[in-house]
Amino acid sequence: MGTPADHLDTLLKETRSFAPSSEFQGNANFNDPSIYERALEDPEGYWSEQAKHLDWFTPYTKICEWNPPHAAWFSDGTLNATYNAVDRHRATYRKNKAAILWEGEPGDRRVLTYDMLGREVDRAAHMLASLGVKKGDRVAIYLPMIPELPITMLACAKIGAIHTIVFAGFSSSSLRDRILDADANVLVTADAGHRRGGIIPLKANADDAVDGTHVKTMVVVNRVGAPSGATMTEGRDVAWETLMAEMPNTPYPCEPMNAEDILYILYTSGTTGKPKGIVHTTGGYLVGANTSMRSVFDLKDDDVYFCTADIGWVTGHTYIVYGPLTAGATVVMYEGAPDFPNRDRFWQIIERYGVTIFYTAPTSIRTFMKWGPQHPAAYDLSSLRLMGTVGEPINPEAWMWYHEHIGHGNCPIVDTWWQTETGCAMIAPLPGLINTKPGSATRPVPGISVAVFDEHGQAVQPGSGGYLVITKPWPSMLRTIWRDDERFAKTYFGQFQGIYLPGDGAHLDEDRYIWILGRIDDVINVSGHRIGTMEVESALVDHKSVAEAAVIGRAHEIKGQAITAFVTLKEGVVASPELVAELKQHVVIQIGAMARPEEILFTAELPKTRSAKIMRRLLRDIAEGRALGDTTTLADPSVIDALKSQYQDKE
Ligand code: 6R9
Repeated sequence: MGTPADHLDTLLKETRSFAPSSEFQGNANFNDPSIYERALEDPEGYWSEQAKHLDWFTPYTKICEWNPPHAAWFSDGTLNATYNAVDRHRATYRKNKAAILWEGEPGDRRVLTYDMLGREVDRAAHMLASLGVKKGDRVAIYLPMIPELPITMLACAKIGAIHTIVFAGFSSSSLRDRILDADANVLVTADAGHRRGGIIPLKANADDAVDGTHVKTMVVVNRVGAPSGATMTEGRDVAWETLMAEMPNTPYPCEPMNAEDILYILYTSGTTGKPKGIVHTTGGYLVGANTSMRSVFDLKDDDVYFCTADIGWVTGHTYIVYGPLTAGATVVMYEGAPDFPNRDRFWQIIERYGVTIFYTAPTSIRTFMKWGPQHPAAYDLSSLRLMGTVGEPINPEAWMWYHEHIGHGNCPIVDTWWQTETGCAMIAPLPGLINTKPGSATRPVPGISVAVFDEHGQAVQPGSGGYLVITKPWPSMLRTIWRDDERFAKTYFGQFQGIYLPGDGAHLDEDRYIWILGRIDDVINVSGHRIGTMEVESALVDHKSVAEAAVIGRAHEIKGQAITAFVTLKEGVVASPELVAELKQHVVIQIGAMARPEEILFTAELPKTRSAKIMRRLLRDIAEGRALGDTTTLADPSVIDALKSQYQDKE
């Protein structure tokens, strides 16, 4: 890994290429190469063909309406996400097929067939309705990776309520911000969650979070029990188990949703301190999620599919819930950490359930590399036939390790580039059709138009780099930012007219393969989690001792990037190791553990240009120990020497 420039150097030297076996190719769902050409010539025709894999209550007659930056897809069709993900399977041979094979961190297990899942979802829909939840209302969900999480999502979708899931690793203050922005009045949470043998006090966080919001009811799942120390507030809190037991054992009718009705809001970090509520609608999103399950993941009815993401992130929304379930898959869902109780937990799960498709993040692969190949080697992983990665660029070394030690050379690897905003995988190989190259997400999937632009908005020639862009609308694209359409237009369509700008840099090689180089904005990618530098800076400045803060992402061997914070203290405050610890903790309290700075450096002044802009590039150079670039625009060059010597002292 490293900076985009270092990363590019390594990537450009990469010449290995891997073709799928003829057996894989022969059996692949997508094995006719002309699909690329056909989709390019007629993307709407392609998407409409894919949309037939969903059940529509009212068939659509319109495919795409594009009034940049606003798109509508299938806008006169109606359907229901839960009908497609659960109910329609209950009426087929899939009725008793396992939908979710769940394993808790302490070792407890639960199997939910499609029919059982459907019954739970019906009950949960009755429950939400009994609390007054209606179509269009927002329901906030703050749950660990337990079956009640997909059950609640699907219950919302059945009613037509909009879910907004907040990852259980977020702090109470992040949870509050999201509840307020979405204006949710019901929160579903748990007493606590299990994580690496410890307990995450979700209910206590939720209690703090709902103060001053419009949350009238909190439904609390009993996950951990007495050790959680959770207490219930009379008149506001209700136990999930009590309420569910009171509900009728009857089907809850699926609300017919217009294709453009909102399915969910999911918050993600941007370049300002305020997270963006990414809005996904029902029809187009489901078409994207469902199509990629069949194309990129080559899903078949007998697959056992395991995605290690948390449902609190978009990967879990699309590739644990909506994608695999609409495609009728058997999904393995695991609650906890990969190293609890031992470092072999994932391999044990793959062997136990006979997992055939495995999807994880590069940061996890680098961690497995560090732990050593003896852990996977102790298990029978021969059921695997396809593997994927997501969340950040994968370095060729990690790709090769994954290929050899997990896939035993037999599994195509799909490196899937996409974002919360794109809804589903956009650049990824179709595993039966595309030769893979370690470190490249390869080509856009059929129906997606991608280019690499220079700063003038011209497509670059093969052999060059620039801004990654998406030049045409696609079904699962975000429709807007919740209650901030102006920000939506400016952030994603402000640079090039009518062209979507994801915020990533990319290189196009001579074979027109795309190599993603990482973010080009003020967003840091720590272990695949998007964190805005401004969010961390605001959290630091919120501390009474801090005058000013500048935050950058530096290269990190395992995490991809780590957060380094440069802090100037208020007059009279003395720097100390205790203060460093206190400030790190302050960020954890403000945002969540994933935003904890790796290091904090105190400085009398931050390096600024004469126009008072913080020179982040310079800070990155210092943090990564590189020779310093151009400092001629710096207002006070002595600032750099002081910072540099401090950084060296630290090492
Ligand atoms: C799905 C997800 C999106 C950002 C994206 C990019 C990075 C994701 C990647 C990748 C290189 C891949 N990213 N997948 N970079 N190769 N295969 O991760 O969504 O959390 O919104 O993050 O992650 O920088 O812009 P999200």
